[in-house]
Amino acid sequence: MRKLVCVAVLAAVVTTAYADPTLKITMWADHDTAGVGDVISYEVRGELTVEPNLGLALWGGDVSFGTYPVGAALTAGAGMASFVKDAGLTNPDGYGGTVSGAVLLQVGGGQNTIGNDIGNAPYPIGAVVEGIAAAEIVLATGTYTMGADDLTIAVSECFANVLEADQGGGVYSVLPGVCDLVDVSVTIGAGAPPEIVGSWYSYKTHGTTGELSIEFNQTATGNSTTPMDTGGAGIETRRGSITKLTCTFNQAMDDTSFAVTDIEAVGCAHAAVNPSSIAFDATKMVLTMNFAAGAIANGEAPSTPDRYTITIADTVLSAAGANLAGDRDVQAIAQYGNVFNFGASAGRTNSTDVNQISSRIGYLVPSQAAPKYDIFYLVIPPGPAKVTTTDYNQASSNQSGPICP
Ligand SMILES: [Ca+2]
Ligand SMILES: [Ca+2]
Ligand SMILES: [Ca+2]
Repeated sequence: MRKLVCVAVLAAVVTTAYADPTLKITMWADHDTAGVGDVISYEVRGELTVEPNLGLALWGGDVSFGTYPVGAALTAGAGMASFVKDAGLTNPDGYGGTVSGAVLLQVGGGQNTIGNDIGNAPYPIGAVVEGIAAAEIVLATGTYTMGADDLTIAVSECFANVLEADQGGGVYSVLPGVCDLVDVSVTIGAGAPPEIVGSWYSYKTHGTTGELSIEFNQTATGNSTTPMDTGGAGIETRRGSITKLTCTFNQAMDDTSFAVTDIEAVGCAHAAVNPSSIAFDATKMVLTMNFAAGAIANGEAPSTPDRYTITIADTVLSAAGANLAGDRDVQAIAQYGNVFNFGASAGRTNSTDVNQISSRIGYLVPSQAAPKYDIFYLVIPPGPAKVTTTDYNQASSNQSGPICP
C-alpha cells in the first residue's frame, strides 16, 4: 500500500496547481496521568484541512508506544467502515495495524475507489463514502494498560490520499494528500504514586469473639482533645500494647523491598523499635507489622505509657517500582486503660477512664462496648469477649500519665 502512494505523491507534484490536501492528524487520550494498571483509551483523529476534495480516500500510519511494548491492534472509528476490509482495502492483518517490531505498522485502509465488485476480487467491495474527514473524525481507537513510566503514543510514517473534487459514482480518481504530523503524539504521565490509604489498625484476639481492631487515624497528631472515635489520635488501650498493626496501600507493593528496619516506631520517651516481623496479604496491598511483646511501652506496670510515631521509609517500592509517597506515618498512643482521651483525661489513664469502664461492666464486645473497653481481652475459660470487673480492676491499678506534652 505504501509504495503505491509514494508513486502517486510524485505524480501529484507535477499535476496539481494548488496545495496538496492535508490530513491533519491529532492524538487524544482519556487520561493526562494514570496509575499502574489503569487502562488508557486513545484515539487517532484526522481532518482534511486543504480544499477542494470529496473527502478522504485512504490513510495509514504507524502507531508506537514509546518505551512500552507494542500495543494491541486498533479499532476503526465509527465513521470509517468503508475503509475496513472487506468494504475497503487494508493490510492482510486488517485496519488495526500489523505488529512489526516495536510498532503497529500501517494502521488504516482505503476506500473502494477502483469500483471493484466481488465478481472480480473478494475485496474491496464497499461503496465509496464521500466527505470523510471534511470535519475531524476518529480514524482509529485503541486501549493500553499503564505501567510505572510515562506513556507516549504516537503516529509516524503517515500517508493519505483524497477523492478528487468534481466527480461522482463508481470509479473515483484520487489526489495525493499529505499528512500534517506536527501534533501526532499524546503523553500520559505516570501518576498515582504508592501511598498509604485510610487508617492503620491495631489488633488483639478477644476470647472466642476473635480478632478486633482499634483504629489509628492516619492524620491525627498529638494528645488530641477529640475522642478517638471521632477522628482523634488512636490509642491502644488493651493489655500487651501494640503487637499487630496493619496499614493498606493504594496499589500492590513490592514485598521484597520491605525490611523490618524500614518500619520504625519512635516514642516521645522511648527509643526507636522495629517490628519483629512483617508480612503482606495476597494482594500485596495490606501490610502486617508484628511487634514483640513489650517492645512498645504502654503503661502496664512497671512500664510507662508513650505516644509513638510509626513511620514507613520512603525507600520501599510499589510493585511497579515507585517509591512510597504521601503520608507515611501514624501517631499511636500506647496507654493501658486510656479509654477516654478527652479534656482533663486526655493523654492519661485516670478515674474518668476507670469510671467509663465501670459503667460498661457486663457489656458484650463489640456489640455493646467497643474493643477499647475490653482492656483485659483474655477470656478464661474461653468465651465471648465482655467488659468485666477484671477490666475495671486492671485499669484502676494501672493509672498513668500524662504522656508526651
Ligand atoms: Ca500521618
Ligand atoms: Ca483518659
Ligand atoms: Ca474483658
